[in-house]
Amino acid sequence: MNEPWWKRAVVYQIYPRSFADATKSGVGDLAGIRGRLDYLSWLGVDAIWLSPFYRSPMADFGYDVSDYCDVDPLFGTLQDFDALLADAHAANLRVIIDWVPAHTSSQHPWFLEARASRDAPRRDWYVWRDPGPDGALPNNWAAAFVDGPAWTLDEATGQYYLHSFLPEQPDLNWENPAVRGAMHDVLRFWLERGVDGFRADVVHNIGKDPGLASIDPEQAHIPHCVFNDAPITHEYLREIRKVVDEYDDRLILGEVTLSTERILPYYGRSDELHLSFNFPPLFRRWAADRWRRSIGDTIRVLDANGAWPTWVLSNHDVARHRTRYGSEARARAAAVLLLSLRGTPFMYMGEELGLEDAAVPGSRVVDPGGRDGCRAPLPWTREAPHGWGEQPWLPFPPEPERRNAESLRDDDGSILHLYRRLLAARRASAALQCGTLELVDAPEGCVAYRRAADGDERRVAINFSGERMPFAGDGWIVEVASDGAGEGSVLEDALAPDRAVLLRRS
Ligand code: TEU
Repeated sequence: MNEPWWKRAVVYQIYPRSFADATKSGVGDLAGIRGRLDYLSWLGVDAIWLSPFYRSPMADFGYDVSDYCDVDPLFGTLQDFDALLADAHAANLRVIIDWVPAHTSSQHPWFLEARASRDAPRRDWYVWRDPGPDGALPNNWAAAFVDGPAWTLDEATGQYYLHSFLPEQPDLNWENPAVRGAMHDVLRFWLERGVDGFRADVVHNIGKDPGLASIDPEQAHIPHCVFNDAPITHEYLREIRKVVDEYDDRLILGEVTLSTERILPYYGRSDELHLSFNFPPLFRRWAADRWRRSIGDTIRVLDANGAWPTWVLSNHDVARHRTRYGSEARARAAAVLLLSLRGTPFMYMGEELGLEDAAVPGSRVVDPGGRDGCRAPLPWTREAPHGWGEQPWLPFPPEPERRNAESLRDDDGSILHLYRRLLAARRASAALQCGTLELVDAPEGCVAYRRAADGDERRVAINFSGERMPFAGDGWIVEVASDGAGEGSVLEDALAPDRAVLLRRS
């Protein structure tokens, strides 16, 4: 198969604060990740994506970067990063890192310089506007994660600056070629170190409507970044892609939080993003009709137009799908779905343990965006504190004494072993990795599809309903079942509630 690695890969997202704590400080670190690479190899993923580990005041837990080319001391040092990268490569794991191009921290030296005076040399690296009459805001854009405008008045210089997220995250002005050059240099810094690619944070937010026009007032309470879709961004992306293409075989994956239709242009003519997240399916309920439509739309809108799809059910910004879907049976069936679709699947650390969101009491809430639950630390061992320092930065997910990597690894029937079997099955099958996907007839409440490539064929059937459904076995053999039942045998003519099966011919 001559496809690039990122089409064949399954990517595992690591939120460094919450993955593994080598220093026992209560916050995860790079050495912790390095110490768990054997677990990831055993599991069978192909690549890891690390959420930010750069120097940061942590107003947004690392998505507010104050130095793009250094590791925050909380997570270790650049040497720790190099050691992690070397070990990951030795274990055949690719490493994708987060790149946060749309905003910096308000403590970044660039912003400190820019805000010093109206004629500061770097003033124009950010987006400044005079107040309107009576101090009015420049437009009606809303910030994310805070209930308020995307503008904060800098009292000292009497102008507003734009921040699509927290006031501690001022938006960079990508119109300025010096900003573009500086952010390209950040890419080169990490490419030189040997990273395999980048996940570009809210990359559709780098370009702005030149007039910064107000939006429909009816929608103005919604964070502006979910509407931002300025044509100029595509020019910037072509420049970014050229930088990435200076190196062999590297990936640029964008976080574009727009509709499936509006994501397509971000792939350009194979000269912008290699991949983009496609978030609409992540917000679908656990229901056959929803998922049938999501799969159909993704294939029709993206794949049929040469844009390789991606699939993701959980990440560090939303409630875990185990929590959203409401049961382990569903989380297991969802694993069969995620790992058998056409496109690159992204797992979020801990989904292989069937983790639920932590219940975070008010006194321990730390994220202004309300996302603490899905960021709870991963329990590694049976015994408290489960491989962590005494008091991890967030409480554990429910039942850590039962639902931890050690206990589930000892149990062949666990969801962890299900993920491992699915990953092995995907790796061994051309049909699953890169084959076509065709939805096929299935009873109400079920979704079924056919994957095929080079004479290799698989079927997948998922019962989203709470009832046992008739389903013609037709001599297909169960390769992997979400409940582990009947693997290696011919499919019976029925599917149990919330059960999914991956089928092969012989
Ligand atoms: O997320 C972007 C993001 O969360 C928004 O697009 C969100 O969907 C929208 O604001 C709706 O409220 C990225 C990171 O994943 C996230 O962790 C960061 O906080 C954010 O960017 C800012 O860097």
